[in-house]
Amino acid sequence: VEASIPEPQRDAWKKFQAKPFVSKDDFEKEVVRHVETTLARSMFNCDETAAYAAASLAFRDRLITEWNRTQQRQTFADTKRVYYLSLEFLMGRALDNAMLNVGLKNVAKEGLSELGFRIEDIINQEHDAALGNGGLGRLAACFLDSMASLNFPAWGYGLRYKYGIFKQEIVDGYQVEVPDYWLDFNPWEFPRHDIVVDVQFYGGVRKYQDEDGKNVAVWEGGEIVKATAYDVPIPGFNTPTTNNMRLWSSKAASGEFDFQKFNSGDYESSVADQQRAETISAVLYPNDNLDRGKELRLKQQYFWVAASLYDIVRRFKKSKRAWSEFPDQIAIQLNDTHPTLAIVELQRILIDMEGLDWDEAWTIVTNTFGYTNHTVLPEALEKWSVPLFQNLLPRHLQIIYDINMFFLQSVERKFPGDRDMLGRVSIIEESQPKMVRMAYLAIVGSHKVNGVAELHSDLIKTTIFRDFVKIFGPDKFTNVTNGITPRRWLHQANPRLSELIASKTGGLGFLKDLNILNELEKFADDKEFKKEWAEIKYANKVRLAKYIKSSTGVTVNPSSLFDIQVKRIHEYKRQQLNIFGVIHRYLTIKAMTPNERKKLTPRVSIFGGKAAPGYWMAKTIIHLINNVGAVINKDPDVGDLLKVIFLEDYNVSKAEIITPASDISEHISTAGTEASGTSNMKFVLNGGLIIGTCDGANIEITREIGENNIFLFGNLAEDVEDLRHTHNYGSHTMDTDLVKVFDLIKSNAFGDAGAFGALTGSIEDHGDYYLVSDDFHSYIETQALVDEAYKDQEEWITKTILSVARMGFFSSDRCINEYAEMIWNVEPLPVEKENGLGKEE
Ligand code: TH1
Repeated sequence: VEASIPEPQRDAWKKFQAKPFVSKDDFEKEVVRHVETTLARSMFNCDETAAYAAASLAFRDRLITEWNRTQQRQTFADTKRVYYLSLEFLMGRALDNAMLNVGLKNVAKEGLSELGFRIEDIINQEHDAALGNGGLGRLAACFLDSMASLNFPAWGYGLRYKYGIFKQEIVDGYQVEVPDYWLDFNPWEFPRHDIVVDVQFYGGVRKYQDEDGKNVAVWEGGEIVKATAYDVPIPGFNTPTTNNMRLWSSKAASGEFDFQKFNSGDYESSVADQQRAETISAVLYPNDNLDRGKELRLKQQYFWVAASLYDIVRRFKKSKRAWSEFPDQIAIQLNDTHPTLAIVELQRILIDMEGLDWDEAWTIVTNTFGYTNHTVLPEALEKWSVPLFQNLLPRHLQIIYDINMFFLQSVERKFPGDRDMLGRVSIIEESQPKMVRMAYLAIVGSHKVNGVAELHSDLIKTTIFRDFVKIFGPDKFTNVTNGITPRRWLHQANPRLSELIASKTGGLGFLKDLNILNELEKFADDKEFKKEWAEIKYANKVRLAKYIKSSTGVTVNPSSLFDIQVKRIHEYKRQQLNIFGVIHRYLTIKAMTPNERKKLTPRVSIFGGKAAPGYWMAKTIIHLINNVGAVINKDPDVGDLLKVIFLEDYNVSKAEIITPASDISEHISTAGTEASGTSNMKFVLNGGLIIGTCDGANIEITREIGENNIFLFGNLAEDVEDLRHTHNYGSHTMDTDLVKVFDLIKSNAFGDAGAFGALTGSIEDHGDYYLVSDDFHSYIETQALVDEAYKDQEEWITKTILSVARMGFFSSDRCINEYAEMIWNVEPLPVEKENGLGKEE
């Protein structure tokens, strides 16, 4: 149906088109209008929640106006678009980001102040959008920010979970999970009740030959679930481009409930149908780097992929182009293997629905997709059981078998008679039951595969995917080192530092060209500059100390060295190494005379992060950290020399307070296990140093900032396998200092040692898979170097300035440009005017 307004009437539309506010008065007018009409309140009834709502609605109106224009411009230009498929988008708060990206935070600040509110209090009303677990989800959010800021025509597609990652509470030292119901009031989404897609599950496949003798497959029966689109505007920084994140929400096909069943008296089962459908988008799986193979997860994946592809294909069909042009118009990036079904779904659409030949369709498919791998951990590599697949997606399983058959035939041609190779690379694992290996399917169905840091991209080529490098050649595999958006992770989280940098580099231009930070090198020894730099760090530490006091009751001295490890709790990330190091420090302090203690560098060890609810060992680590803190923090022998803090419910908005306050942060994964890490980049960009292993992006950070500015320790990735072998088949001798730490734990110094038996046992008795004992000595020695270095504050500050100056490479803008050039082959769509960089200074 043609829905556009006829030419003669368009003048009226243009005359009355929405005009985004720019002045303080207009902003206030909008806020008051929203309070009085949208919220039906008044100035006698306007608390901070209402002021947050009204301010957000004012900005939302502004964003959506630009969103509309951007979408029109992109449709009109009809150039290639990117679709970023991610099951996680860890967005955090939107208001502060929107205000900064459109360059109106000061306008809003003054406007709110005139209306009787402090902008910080208003910003703090917002509930985080926490539709992700950790690094993978936050990377997707940084990429959306960069794609909009660089004017790429790009959409994110995801699921609109009713419950995001759970809220973590610490009760008696234990993690307790509380549901995160975040949609109570969410001004940032637009329900599109007119954009609804039917998604089919179960049923069977009927095959026959049509009149022309062509084989036809019909997937029929089963059940239908409806996907409704919810759009979230993504504003670019200092550009009118406002992209879209489309999230799908599930509903039963029959609407509220099945009236047929209802009328026939089957009320309960009609409600059950509805609830079963809504369950699909109900909750984010809370596992980071772990695949549990649950049917509901596969349902989520297909639901989201089917709706997204239907939407993408429908948009393409409007252009009336030939199918062969599909990959010239569309690039789809798979964020890990979670959306791999998209490959199969597009092939199904092309051959079953659109009648293309297999080969013609498969060329289109492989030229459309790119696959990013984010982990080598075996427990995180997705595999789905064939029987489960057969039941839920019978037609897709057939297509996967066909993809595999053609693939294995090509392998056979290239490596005749190599049966072992065929077994190793088959998309179907011949186990009991058989399993579909999703990473292999993703590789076979994409034209490029990338890792997320150099070491990681090398590792996947030489370990988990080495056969595929032989089969497809090395050019199919590439690296795009991760990055972070400097808008949120510098300008928003650390406004004073951003302001200081702007004052020395000629404005806010560095936020769009992060290599401009290089200009700071010349201030590395500038007395006045260093003083301001140090003052800002101190103020950020004071802010965190206040937060620690209010959330834990513990007083910490902001002059102490702040040592921070915040990330998901996982054995491979080795928070246990950190807390054992803390206990070792405690033993050292206790053994000292008061005079010796005076020479020590006072330290605050800060931890934060969630454990997956079913991950017992990770929960044990949290328990140990809390119990150790309870003992040390009240020991009068220790006082300010050591404090141990566990911050509850680590999330994006808390990261914005924590990151700028660090002196040293810990990125200490067993070498070869952390694909990249991204918080390492955030900490250095905010003037903190790093203690870390030679793993993930730490290696490239070292290359960029110089090895004098980082504290590296521990065994190298290349030696890990041999070490593990000696643990299991040679003699495993424990580090003697670590034995003392374990003895203290076993003496019940931190509560009943039984609670920690599995943790110490995994190291002493069960092979120490993560090399905690092997790296302990090196870790302790390196921490001593940190203590020494911190005593020379002048030198320390110089190191941090030089490091920040050299961090330009880690902007997610650089990553997006690399993806665009090497993988997507897309170009930005130029915009007429930028809204005036730095005009707020
Ligand atoms: C993380 C990686 O662990 C981390 O090193 C990397 O910086 C980040 O992705 C972004 O590239 C991953 N998160 C997940 C989450 C799931 C499955 C695999 C990974 S890898 C659910």
